[in-house]
Amino acid sequence: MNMPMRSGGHLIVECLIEQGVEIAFGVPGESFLAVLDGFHAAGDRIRFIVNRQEGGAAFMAEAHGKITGRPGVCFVTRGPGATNASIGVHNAFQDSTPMVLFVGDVGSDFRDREAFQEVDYGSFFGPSTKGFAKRVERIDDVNRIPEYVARAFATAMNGRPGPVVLVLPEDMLRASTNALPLARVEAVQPWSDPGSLRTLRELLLKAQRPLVIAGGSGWTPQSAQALQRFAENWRLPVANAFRFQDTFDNHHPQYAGDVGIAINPKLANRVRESDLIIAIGPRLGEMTTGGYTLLEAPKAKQTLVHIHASAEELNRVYQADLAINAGMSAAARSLEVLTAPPELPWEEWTAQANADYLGNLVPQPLTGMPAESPRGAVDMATVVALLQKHLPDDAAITNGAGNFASWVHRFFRYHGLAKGHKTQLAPTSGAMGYGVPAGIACNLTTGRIAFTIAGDGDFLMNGQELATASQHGGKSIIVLLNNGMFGTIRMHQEREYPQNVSGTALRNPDFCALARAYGYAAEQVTATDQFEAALLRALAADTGTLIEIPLDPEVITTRGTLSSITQAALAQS
Ligand SMILES: Cc1ncc(C[n+]2csc(CCOP(=O)(O)OP(=O)(O)O)c2C)c(N)n1
Repeated sequence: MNMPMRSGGHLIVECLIEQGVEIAFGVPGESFLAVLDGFHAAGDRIRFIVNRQEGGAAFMAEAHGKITGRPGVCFVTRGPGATNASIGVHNAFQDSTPMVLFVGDVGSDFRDREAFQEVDYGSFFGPSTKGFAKRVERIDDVNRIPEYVARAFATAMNGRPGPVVLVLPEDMLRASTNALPLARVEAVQPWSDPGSLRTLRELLLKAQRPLVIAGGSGWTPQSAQALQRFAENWRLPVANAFRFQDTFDNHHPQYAGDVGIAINPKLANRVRESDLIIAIGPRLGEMTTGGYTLLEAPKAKQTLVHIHASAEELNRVYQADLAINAGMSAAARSLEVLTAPPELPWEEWTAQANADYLGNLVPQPLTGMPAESPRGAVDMATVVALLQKHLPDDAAITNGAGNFASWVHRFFRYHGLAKGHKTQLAPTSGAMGYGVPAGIACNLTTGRIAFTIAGDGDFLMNGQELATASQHGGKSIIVLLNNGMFGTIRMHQEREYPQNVSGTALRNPDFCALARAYGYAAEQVTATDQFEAALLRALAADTGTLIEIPLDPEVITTRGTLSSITQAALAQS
């Protein structure tokens, strides 16, 4: 059968549809008009979400990759577009999220002259320069588009998932071809070998104080359920890795808390005291290991079992006592059938781990706050309790970077993936500006309620994406904690240079007016008892809503005040 000729741009879109892509994000450029025309021709088989800044677009694609486990797709133009999008690529890399960034490039006839907006993407993103994309490739032959797209999807998902950059020269996109898309690719699941599982069982039988740290990408509801059955069979305490707080259900009686920034000190001790750490999925990065101290790099004092989908990740930072190369589905299915003896010596240890977690959920007065207002005019611990009460179980909680996030991280009990949904969208990379686009992407993609917590600094990094939400019928509920400063940096500044405020104060716009201008509803909450009604209004609204909470700058962490940090620093200097 003779296939009709079509442009490379149209073929790219057909390849995406074949891969199951239903939604793509991006900001247009004249460099990929043929792809835009492909979206036009595809009609409602695929949606192209027009963003307002490539950083927002790339974050949306990354969030989509986190939610679905398949590559989120983003289209940007050459130099300015690709460099703007780089924050999302870096995020996908650090978070091990599958993603494909398509970059419209200069025509091949102008290449290497530093033509208008020309960038060498291999050097900028690529693994050859220790960059932050798993693979960077340019498609020079229109007939090979299917091969490159399929490889990009496979690379993005296999092993440790991550971002792939595909560069599309303008003339290649305009050229004609009768090539056909290749079939949808699935992630390859490496299986743990039976010998390793026997060894793991022996290590468990020798242990007194085991602890599972679950996290990383590649989990599905089914594999999370299998993980839960493994934990239940062996009565193991399970902690979640930094920014993977939804891997193991926080409501489970064996949940031990999250191993991340501002870790519960009792959990930190538990990690140190454990004699067997079974890390299932996380790459054991700086935040999950307390700056490589809870587990000392390169050889932890605890016996370490590390299970990861990428062989390259195993024994890269930590020399594991037992390294198992397995995908999460494969690993969890083997673990759940590992038979446990009837008696286990650590039942009390597990119960105490959960008791420590529950104890840390009880808010304390902040050191240094007045007795009549122990956590400020708007008590954020109460706000989080109200979120817990009113948000549906499948709501996604999203955030970028800043101290504001610590309120949900500490007090919100994430529903685990075993219940069917990814409920945390947050950047392991610590990128500000992630929460707003991630929330909108989640709502656009799944229709679920997305709740975003943002700081005044964080919000303005991608606030323009509210326009994207309004245009495409997406919505989110944003709680913006406005403390008039880049609070996290100010906190560090007070520790290092007490009372020398420099570069951290912010003079802010009228956030409610700004949100309304974008088509969101907006209101201010200035006292704790106003929040519940505001949240209920937001949940019932047809549009997204921004709730601004002016936050006392003193309320700098979930535990202490800014001035108590200053006083401690002055006392030391
Ligand atoms: C893109 C990006 N730029 C800069 C930083 C460094 N940084 C981390 S937190 C922070 C301040 C966050 O301020 P805000 O959003 O107001 O939250 P707060 O800490 O005051 O709660 C900054 C500048 C970062 N993590 N990401």
